[in-house]
Amino acid sequence: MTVVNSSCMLCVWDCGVKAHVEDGKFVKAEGLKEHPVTKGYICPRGENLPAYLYSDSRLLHPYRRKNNTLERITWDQALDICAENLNKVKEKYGAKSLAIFCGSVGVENIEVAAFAQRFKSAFNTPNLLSVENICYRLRILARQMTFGRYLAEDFDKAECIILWGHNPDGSRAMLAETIREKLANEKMELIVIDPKRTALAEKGLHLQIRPGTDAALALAMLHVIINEDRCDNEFLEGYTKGFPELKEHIQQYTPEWAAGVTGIPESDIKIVSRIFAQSNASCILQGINTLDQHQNGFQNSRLLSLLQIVTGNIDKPGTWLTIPFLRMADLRLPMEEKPIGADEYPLFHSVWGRVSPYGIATLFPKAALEGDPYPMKASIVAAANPLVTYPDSALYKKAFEALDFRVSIDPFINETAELSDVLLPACTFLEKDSLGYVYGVVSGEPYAMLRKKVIEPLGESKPDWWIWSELAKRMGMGEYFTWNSEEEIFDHLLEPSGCRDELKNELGVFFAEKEYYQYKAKGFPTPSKKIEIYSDTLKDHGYDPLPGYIEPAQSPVSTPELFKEYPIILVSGARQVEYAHSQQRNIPALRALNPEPLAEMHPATAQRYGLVNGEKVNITSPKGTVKMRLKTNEAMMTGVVSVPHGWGLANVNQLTNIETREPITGYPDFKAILVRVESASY
Ligand SMILES: Nc1nc2c(c(=O)[nH]1)N[C@H]1C(S)=C(S)[C@@H](COP(=O)(O)OP(=O)(O)OC[C@H]3O[C@@H](n4cnc5c(=O)[nH]c(N)nc54)[C@H](O)[C@@H]3O)O[C@H]1N2
Ligand SMILES: Nc1nc2c(c(=O)[nH]1)N[C@H]1C(S)=C(S)[C@@H](COP(=O)(O)OP(=O)(O)OC[C@H]3O[C@@H](n4cnc5c(=O)[nH]c(N)nc54)[C@H](O)[C@@H]3O)O[C@H]1N2
Ligand code: SF4
Ligand SMILES: [Mo]
Repeated sequence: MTVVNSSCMLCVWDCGVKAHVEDGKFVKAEGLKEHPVTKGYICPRGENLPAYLYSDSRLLHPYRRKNNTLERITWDQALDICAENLNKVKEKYGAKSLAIFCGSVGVENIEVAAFAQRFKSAFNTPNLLSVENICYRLRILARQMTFGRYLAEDFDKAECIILWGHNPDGSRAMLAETIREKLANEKMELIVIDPKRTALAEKGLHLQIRPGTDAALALAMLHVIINEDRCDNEFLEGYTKGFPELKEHIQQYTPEWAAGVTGIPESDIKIVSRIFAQSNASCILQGINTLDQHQNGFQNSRLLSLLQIVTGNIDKPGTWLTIPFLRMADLRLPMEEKPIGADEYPLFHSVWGRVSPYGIATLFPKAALEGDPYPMKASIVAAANPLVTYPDSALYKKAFEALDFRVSIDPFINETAELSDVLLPACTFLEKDSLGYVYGVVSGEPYAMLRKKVIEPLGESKPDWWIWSELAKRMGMGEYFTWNSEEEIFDHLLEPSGCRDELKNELGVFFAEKEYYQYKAKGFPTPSKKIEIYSDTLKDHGYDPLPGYIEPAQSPVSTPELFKEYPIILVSGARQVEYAHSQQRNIPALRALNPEPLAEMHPATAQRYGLVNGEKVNITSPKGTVKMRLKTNEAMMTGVVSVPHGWGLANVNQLTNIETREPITGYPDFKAILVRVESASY
């Protein structure tokens, strides 16, 4: 028996894992107590890593689709077929007709995304359509445009925490434990803003909010804090630009008005504003994607920043903290051509000369199906499952079907791979060395970890970097892919970070101290060198320089006619600890814990529509219908149904749409659309 100290990459939290290996077989996963952050914690997915690795559903050889069946082929054949077809598409329609999709695994495992970016620019297509166009980058951008750089949530020493559209019991279980410990051992105020009374909401002050109206609440909180003179005036005068304009702007957004919009009593809005402003260190823990995937997405993020700013909760322990990013080498090559959507969403594409490597994923179907702005003819989908995880799945399916050639790079045959012409078997992170560093970005710590290989790749599966490199070599682009081992890749990627050698310790973890009050010496790297409460950058691009409130695109208020036919508000994608997105449904132990998707609804709402707990219901939006079991739950807000995402056969993205996009970033609306729920028994 040997033990490999590694970490889990099934989501961003990168929990340390002790992998027990017996006769070359990974037999047991345990939390790694020595890990500086996760200290021995792993969730049920982590405990089931051996079952994930050895799952019967693993794709272990290359395949091609012929006469609608899968035919096993050799790596040589597979790579030749890909090279020939991709070159054909390039010759006929130009390089930009290739779309490369990369999912959240690509974010969590830097080598996966870095090689996709390298390949994209070597091939000369600008169209990398990453999950970053539906998750997280929006809030990074909003904070960058406000502070000049990304500030992270440094909650350890917080005396007031707001969980705003965030339920860590599902999405970040380690944090949920920390919050419970803090509540038990320290004087701490917990405020939860959520349409559902979550388990943590039971432990604090709960504001039950109508989905999609968070901006109204935030504006009213600013109204209370500013008008009651609860601001940190010294901080505002010294380090910010645009506070007088904000003060004037928020006068229209009274708590009384916000109560009407959000459904939260006016008195609660006032109480929460005061607690937040009065605490010594207040920290909003913003839903990781929840508030982004809305009409108000960008301005939601701006507003939460403004709440931190006016109360001076910046860069001090327990607040939002300037994080010293570990700098990684950029594998992109210079490219002139802009991706789809760069003109429509210019700030997503580039801010102050910092160019994003991603196009607007929600515009892909239009390009593939209508040739607008130009035809999209081939795809490589690596570590993503857009057919389930992107909005309007039926439309995405049509779009993929319309392509001339499709490649999938994945350790499993997911729904998107089922449509592919060639399936290339990637190994999992347990079968290669890889690099985790996103945790540091999310948590504000200079952190990186070398995840050590636990076993050799199963079957003929290969690491992502090898697959991209070999494909590139067959296509005459070998000069850009000269690395021969993971060792060489990490030497290169980590060179600018200066922490390569430190990662060679036994745990493979680099973990530095946080630095507070950096702004006192360095200011803020915005054009004005101050925090931009009022954003000229937004104004110059035709957007509101100070955030306001927009009703959700579909709502009882904005679309009353639609509401008559679809009278329930759907929120989707609340995380469940057993699964990451569309993955792990094939692991029996996890499936036993969470056997089927459940639509959650308040019993009074169910009764109103003649529905009973446990029955199968049809949930219908203007886009389609999905069928699943109903679970009544008094914790839900009335008039709302909550449906998990990632279930292939009851896919909530059959209901979502790509038409109502967030105006600055093109993000889809996953959190507040209208549906009707009916009994499926007749
Ligand atoms: N309605 C609704 N839809 C949503 C959301 C929502 O809240 N509501 N959330 C959205 C969000 S925030 C996100 S981030 C997306 C996630 O969307 P995706 O990233 O598309 O989702 P996953 O199902 O995790 O797909 C990851 C794929 O990568 C494969 N994989 C795992 N490891 C590796 C590897 O090492 N190499 C390769 N090549 N492949 C690997 C897995 O087998 C899986 O097929 O979903 C979004 N979709
Ligand atoms: N187990 C597991 N963990 C994951 C993932 C996973 O797939 N599985 N995915 C990871 C990824 S990629 C992401 S992006 C994160 C997502 O993480 P978050 O975006 O933080 O999502 P959750 O923590 O699930 O919390 C969502 C909560 O928001 C509430 N909510 C819904 N709509 C609204 C609204 O309009 N306003 C407010 N205030 N609340 C609302 C829901 O009721 C729910 O309780 O999770 C990460 N962690
Ligand atoms: S899946 Fe679980 S064990 Fe793995 S990193 Fe995420 S929270 Fe940690
Ligand atoms: Mo995400």
